[in-house]
Amino acid sequence: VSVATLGVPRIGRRRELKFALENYWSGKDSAEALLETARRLRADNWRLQAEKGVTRIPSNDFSLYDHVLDTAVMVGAIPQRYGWTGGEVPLDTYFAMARGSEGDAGCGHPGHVHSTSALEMTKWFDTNYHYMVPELAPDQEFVLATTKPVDHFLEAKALGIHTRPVVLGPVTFLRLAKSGGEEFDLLSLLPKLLPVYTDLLNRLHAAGADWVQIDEPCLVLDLEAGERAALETAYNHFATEVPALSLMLATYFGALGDNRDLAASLPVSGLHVDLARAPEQIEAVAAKLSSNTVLSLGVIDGRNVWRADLNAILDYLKPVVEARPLDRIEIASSCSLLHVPVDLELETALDAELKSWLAFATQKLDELVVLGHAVSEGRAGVADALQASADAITSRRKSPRVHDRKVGDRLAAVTGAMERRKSTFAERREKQSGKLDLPKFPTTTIGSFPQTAEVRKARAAHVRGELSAADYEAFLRRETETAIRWQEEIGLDVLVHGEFERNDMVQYFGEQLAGFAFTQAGWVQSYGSRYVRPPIIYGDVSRPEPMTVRWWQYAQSLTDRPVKGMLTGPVTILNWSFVRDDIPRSQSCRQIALAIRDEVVDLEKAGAVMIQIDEAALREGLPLRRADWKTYLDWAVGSFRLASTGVEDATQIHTHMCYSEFNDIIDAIAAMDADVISIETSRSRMELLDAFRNYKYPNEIGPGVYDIHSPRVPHTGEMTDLLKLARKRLSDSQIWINPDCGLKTRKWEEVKPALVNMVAAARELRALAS
Ligand code: THG
Ligand code: ZN
Repeated sequence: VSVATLGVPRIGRRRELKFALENYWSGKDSAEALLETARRLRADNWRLQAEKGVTRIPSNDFSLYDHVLDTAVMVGAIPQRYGWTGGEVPLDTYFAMARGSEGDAGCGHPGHVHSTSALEMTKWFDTNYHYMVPELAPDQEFVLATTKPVDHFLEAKALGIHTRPVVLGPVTFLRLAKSGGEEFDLLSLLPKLLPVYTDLLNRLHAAGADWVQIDEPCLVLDLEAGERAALETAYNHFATEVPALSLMLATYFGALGDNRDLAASLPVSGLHVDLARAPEQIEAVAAKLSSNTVLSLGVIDGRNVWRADLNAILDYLKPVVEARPLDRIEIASSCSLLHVPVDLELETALDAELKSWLAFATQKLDELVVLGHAVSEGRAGVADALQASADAITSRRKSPRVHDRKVGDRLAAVTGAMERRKSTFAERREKQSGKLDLPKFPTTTIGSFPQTAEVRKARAAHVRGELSAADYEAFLRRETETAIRWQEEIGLDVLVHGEFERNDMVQYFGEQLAGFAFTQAGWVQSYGSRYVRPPIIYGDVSRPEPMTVRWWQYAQSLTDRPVKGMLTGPVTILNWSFVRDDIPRSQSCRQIALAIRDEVVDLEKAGAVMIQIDEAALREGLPLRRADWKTYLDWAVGSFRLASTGVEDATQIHTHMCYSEFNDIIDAIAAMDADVISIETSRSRMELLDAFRNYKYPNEIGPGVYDIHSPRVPHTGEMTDLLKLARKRLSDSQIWINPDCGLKTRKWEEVKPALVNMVAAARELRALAS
């Protein structure tokens, strides 16, 4: 039996990679210093896995920024704008693709900066990791531009560690890529891409690799006939061209489903399946797979932080393991451990009981090794470890911290009426406009204002105990008051308090809800050098006391204009947290929804006339398989409604959504029945509004009129032009005017002129429309 991880976190126990990258980018440290840190992180990971007893240790799972970007660079898919003409790929070309560059060379006009935009970034399957989208052209040529997989294999070999290189498979690579210009069939590039992969595989073999892990997670998606054929072409090609190398074809993030027979029939030496996400597929896959092929059993969950029930896993594996030669079995994590924090031992504030329920990447290595031992030599030799696992599972199952009777009772008592507003939108609108007295095309912002260095410093000082609660509070009040005064001064119609008291929009609420735990060092890579510490939902969720009312009240006390109450929605809180594995996600989501509902009702009681409940991550939570969308959208939208409908007709419910591609989910958006939705549309020139127009979406909409992801200050005219485009698609009475998203990542120097111009655009529009 072999034991494999498929990949481990690359950020370092103490986020060493982040700091090394940032020091290099800022010019503080040399490239050599960065590369040295990277080498050390790789060596540490290899040594740790070897010491623990992992026998299939991955190499090339490391990346300075992103493994999909690495693959694009490796095959020479470097768009023209980065100026690469062959040969070695400079480090700064790689980072320009990742982050864009601000070169000012050549032009001669001072202040005229020629910048090169980065590749687009998007979510890696249904994880919270983001990859750089390769850009390919119809006449794309590929060459083996870098040999990173070979280099890293040799680097490990020099340390005396034999590794299994990981490469992203060619079909998934093409499926994740996009056209750099006109649309074309990306799969048409496969014949040109395969020789480059063959070249790479041959070099790996020559360097001494016997196995290569080739990742084709696209096998858990809905595939078209062309994509299935491409998989056959690719793996037949490798079987013929590189026959001596054993390929472990890795699939993860879901069931093979209707791709099972295809996956099992490809001419590879091993097949890895995700049995954490899709345990039910084990028998069908085992039955299909030739007994000569290694079956890699992905039983340790690479997507979550819970300690595994090792005894239950062994029972579950028994029939399959007994029917297969031991040297054709691999015990593995379900996917790369990239998606979980590095080491639970770094947590000094979590109590012992909760800690005993958890396993981060380092602890999962131990679990894998124990399972491997039990499968090959029987359970007796690892009896203590198995007992410890059983004890942890029992303690968690029985813990009163996990199960709150009151929460269950409340959920059971939810009625259909609790998921509906009292009246239709048309009736609500009457009452709301009577109460609100807003101008045509009202202006507002999404909620957050710049989290300046000063704000972050004050928070850090407060967390360290160097700034008293009273002084911190006074500081936040001053920031809030300044923001309110300024919004009044420039003439915004609906104000926000600015969210200076909040760290992360999910963390802030999680910290105040029962059932959530937080880590000190549980960082997970989100993209590049940016990491998040997702909260851990471990128990039934409830809201012990109001969370935001005090801040809203203070802000509203400063002004006569309406200040929106600001909340994060249940679906977003759920999707950006580690979830329970003992109840369905939908159930946790409804519990969170009830907690948010309590807050909504309290805000209304305190006098709020508008309450915004952001669902930034509702769309990104869509399941990988189309067939599963409806179930998800039903409970996700139901949760939003449960959270938002406890108010009177005259109270206006707002929501905000990011990454707004709505064509395929417009029914669900309409079903949310928010009175006002603000969305990201500026970069698509309002084309995203077509979905709303075609649907005859009745409620009000704030199509973002400027892109907050860029530091550029938009001119009034640009925004007026965008609004004119919006007017072609929506009726005037529907339109709100706001930026694309929250402003917390921007500087005040950018925000101030931009919002002044936005208010001017609103005035121009009112003049035009009257
Ligand atoms: N909150 C949470 N999850 C998220 C987002 C969020 N997932 C998706 C998306 N937004 C990811 N985007 C980011 C943007 C910025 C950062 C991380 C993810 C970031 N992180 C800081 C860093 O790495 O330096 C650390 C922030 C901190 O101190 O907590 O800048 O908004 N939950
Ligand atoms: Zn947004």
